[in-house]
Amino acid sequence: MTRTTCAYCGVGCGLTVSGSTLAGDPKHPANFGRLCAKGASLLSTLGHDERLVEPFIGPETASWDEALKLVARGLQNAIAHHGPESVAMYVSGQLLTEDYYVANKLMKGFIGSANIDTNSRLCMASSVAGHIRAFGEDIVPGTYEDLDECDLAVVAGSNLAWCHPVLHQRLLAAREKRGTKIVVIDPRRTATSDAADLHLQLRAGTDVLLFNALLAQLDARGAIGQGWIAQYVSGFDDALATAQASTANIGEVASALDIDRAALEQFFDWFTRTERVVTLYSQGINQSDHGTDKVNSIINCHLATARIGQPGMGPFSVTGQPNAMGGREVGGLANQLAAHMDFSNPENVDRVRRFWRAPNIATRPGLKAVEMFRAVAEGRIRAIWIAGTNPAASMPNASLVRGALERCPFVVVSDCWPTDTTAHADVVLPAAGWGEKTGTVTNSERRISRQRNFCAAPGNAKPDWWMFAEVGRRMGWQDAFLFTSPAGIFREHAALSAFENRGARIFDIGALADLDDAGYDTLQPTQWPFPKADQMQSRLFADGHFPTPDGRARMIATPARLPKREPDVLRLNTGRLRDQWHTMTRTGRVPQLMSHTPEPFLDIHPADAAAIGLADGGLAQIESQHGRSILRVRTDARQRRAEIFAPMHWTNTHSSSGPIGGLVTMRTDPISGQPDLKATEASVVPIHAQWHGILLHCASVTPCWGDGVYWSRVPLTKGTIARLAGWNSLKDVIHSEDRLRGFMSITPETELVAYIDPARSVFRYAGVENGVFVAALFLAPANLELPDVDAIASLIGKSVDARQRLSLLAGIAGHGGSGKTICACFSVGERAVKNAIGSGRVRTIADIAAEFRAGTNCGVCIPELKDLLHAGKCQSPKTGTLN
Ligand SMILES: Nc1nc2c(c(=O)[nH]1)N[C@H]1C(S)=C(S)[C@@H](COP(=O)(O)OP(=O)(O)OC[C@H]3O[C@@H](n4cnc5c(=O)[nH]c(N)nc54)[C@H](O)[C@@H]3O)O[C@H]1N2
Ligand SMILES: Nc1nc2c(c(=O)[nH]1)N[C@H]1C(S)=C(S)[C@@H](COP(=O)(O)OP(=O)(O)OC[C@H]3O[C@@H](n4cnc5c(=O)[nH]c(N)nc54)[C@H](O)[C@@H]3O)O[C@H]1N2
Ligand code: SF4
Ligand SMILES: [Mo]
Repeated sequence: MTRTTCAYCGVGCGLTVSGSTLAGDPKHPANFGRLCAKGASLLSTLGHDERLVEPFIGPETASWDEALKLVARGLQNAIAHHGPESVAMYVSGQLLTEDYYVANKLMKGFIGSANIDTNSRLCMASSVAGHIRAFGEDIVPGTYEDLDECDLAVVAGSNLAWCHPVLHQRLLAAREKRGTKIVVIDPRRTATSDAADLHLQLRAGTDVLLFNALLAQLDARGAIGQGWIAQYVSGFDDALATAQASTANIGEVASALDIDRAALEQFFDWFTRTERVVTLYSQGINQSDHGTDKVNSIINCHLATARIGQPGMGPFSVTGQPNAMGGREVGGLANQLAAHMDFSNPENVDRVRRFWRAPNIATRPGLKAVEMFRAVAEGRIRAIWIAGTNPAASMPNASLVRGALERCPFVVVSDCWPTDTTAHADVVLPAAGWGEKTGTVTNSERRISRQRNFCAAPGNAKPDWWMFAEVGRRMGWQDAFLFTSPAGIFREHAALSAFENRGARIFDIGALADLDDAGYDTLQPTQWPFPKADQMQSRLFADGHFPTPDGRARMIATPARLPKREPDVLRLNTGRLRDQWHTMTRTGRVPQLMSHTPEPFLDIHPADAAAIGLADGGLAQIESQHGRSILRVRTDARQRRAEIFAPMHWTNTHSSSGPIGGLVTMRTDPISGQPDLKATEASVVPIHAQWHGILLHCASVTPCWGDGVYWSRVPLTKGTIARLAGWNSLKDVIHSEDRLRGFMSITPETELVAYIDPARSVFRYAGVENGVFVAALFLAPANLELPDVDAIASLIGKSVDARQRLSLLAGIAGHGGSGKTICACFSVGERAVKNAIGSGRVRTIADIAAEFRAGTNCGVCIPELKDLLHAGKCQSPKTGTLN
């Protein structure tokens, strides 16, 4: 059995793997055995034949030696002709700490430029900046136990139930145990708000006003920790005066937020009266053009009430990626240097220079992600190495990024899979991935856990640290990159954290600097700071001492800014789905994770949809200053008026026009450089498709449906389902039998069975090879006239007799299918649950659990199961904001 850590979110759940069994590690303090569906399905992401297994130079495979030499030469060339600032690296919170450490050392220490930034810029930069402003260092003060021990959990700009499911479960367990109240602050109704005691569905972008009003109310209601502030906090008067400036009238605040005044007062009451408050926050706070102010407006309320550093209280930035924290520890952001030292102090630079023996070390911050890709587009950066991230899909204005990579003279990409980014690379390096590589990650509560390998990397794939070290040596820095194992790298990283530290920096893991290889192999989950063997600290700031020059925490004045209201402009919010991970390079290959939401979509309030002429289930084109997408419309009263939502996940691997990054604004927060990924000005128009279609195939087919065709596809355990639509007449799309066969990905030898009803423009084709049903294409003028795809999918790849062929074409074949996966942990389809409800066999969540096990693992599907029960009872849905 191997103990390891999940590859996905920043909860950092421990797992055990033995043979083909994966389970939650009951001993890991992040999850105590719990897992969500993404973690539980990790083994199905291994062993795919589409993995990158050899280095590529252009379209040709190459040996590692050739590829690494070329990378070293490419970087050296740029440095020789255009200086070190013409080189950049763009890395990822999904690399292991050891990978990250070597990349940062190579770039900042030896290439001598700080142009290394990470996708954490899109994710955590505002929290990092907010922490540094408030505490003097990038510190998350709390620990997960605080979630078990709080009496009020404020969940701001976070869809915890979907994005950090195991933490959400800890909150729900706390509510069971001690009656913890949960308040959700989100402009959308989400699975998280459905499970809350109070939902403040504020206008997007108004959080600072809300927390300023809270601060002013805490003062007015006598909840300020005067003694504590006098001793440990600076900036209170300014912060309060700024907060009071626009919040004197609660009625006006409520109307600016566009929420119920009673709900707002309820929130103020609970916060005022409750000692143990944790405020959890993530991208609805960070990803904003004033994200750092949002973060500090939250921290202000905790500092003002001394609700920090004690059990069950504190501001809690939940990190997204599995190693967002590890990357911050090594200094992976362009404005950090290493080990929580930055460039603001020449002593830091000198210290790291001596430690690394790096005379050429960078002495000033480098370019942050958005500026970095702009510099690539403008030719100021001539060579870039991208590792463990897919910026051609995930960056704002992704088409600019693609153009920039096309134009850049030298692009290196290391990834496990072909992606939209590897498509633009001069050199592609095959990376070993989760399960195959070994090292450490740090989760949201500063806990370092081992990721351990338990299988071999496919082909010639190699760990990232090895690639960076090999290139460092080939560039002439033999001694600095002599690493032979992650353990050695980790020791050096730990030693740097302790080097001349003497308590100046809280990030100190000196106790691990002498860990031998065996100790590294058996390292137990460990929280930092950990300077000496007996000095591990779980919760910080209990003593009121902060790592600022005067030892005091700082409250920051955060003037409220309200978003502009412009008629006819919709505000596009983007984010995550329950079962998908980012650009779907892994989750998009797992059928049970794809089936919950098979298509990219746009959520829009029914009244806005009606005004624009959009129909539920139809297609819409959404457009911004940067680009456009075509998405399936879901009219949904859970959206606010004039605010629309689209998932960030789809790329051109899974859909023709679902990628949303091409639209998203490049506006950034001036302090953190984090892009405003939740607020793009956009407009929407209906798309009138002339026909709709479904293609089923027994293999993984590559789309070749040409222009004018909308498609999105989902993998089956064996095969593909694609949903299609087109705006040119069908005759133009399928003008010959050859074209039809091409469209269906079948050969001239495949037997083609057809059913055509010209009067209704209904066309149905099935491809049969040696009696086996290999492909089907159904076309009709309207989506509703297409057959039930689940039912037919159950026959794909199977032998079909003459009767079945007929019923196939009649669209009534198959065994009914299971409907969309509602519980991904136990692969329970919606249809089975609906049938059981309809028959009266199940009436409660407990009944469903007993019959199907659905909802008994991660619990993420419980709100949807409740909706089904509710619909079954035919009651009108609950309304209002107080649940
Ligand atoms: N299933 C799944 N889980 C994941 C990931 C994934 O891809 N899939 N990714 C991981 C990563 S890297 C990250 S960073 C986290 C992100 O985790 P979250 O931050 O929870 O996820 P998002 O969906 O990006 O955004 C959260 C919420 O912010 C809300 N929001 C938008 N604008 C505002 C606003 O102005 N104010 C407020 N208060 N809220 C607003 C959105 O409506 C959305 O519901 O998830 C991690 N976990
Ligand atoms: N519109 C919009 N855009 C967003 C966001 C949003 O909310 N809205 N959220 C932003 C946030 S918070 C984040 S974190 C980013 C995420 O955006 P990305 O980082 O671009 O997304 P991923 O799909 O996780 O990309 C990770 C890549 O690394 C590869 N990989 C996995 N393991 C390894 C490894 O060990 N080594 C190497 N070399 N490669 C590996 C995967 O195959 C994948 O291609 O997206 C950001 N972009
Ligand atoms: S909550 Fe889910 S995705 Fe996050 S670490 Fe745990 S198992 Fe992995
Ligand atoms: Mo993230």
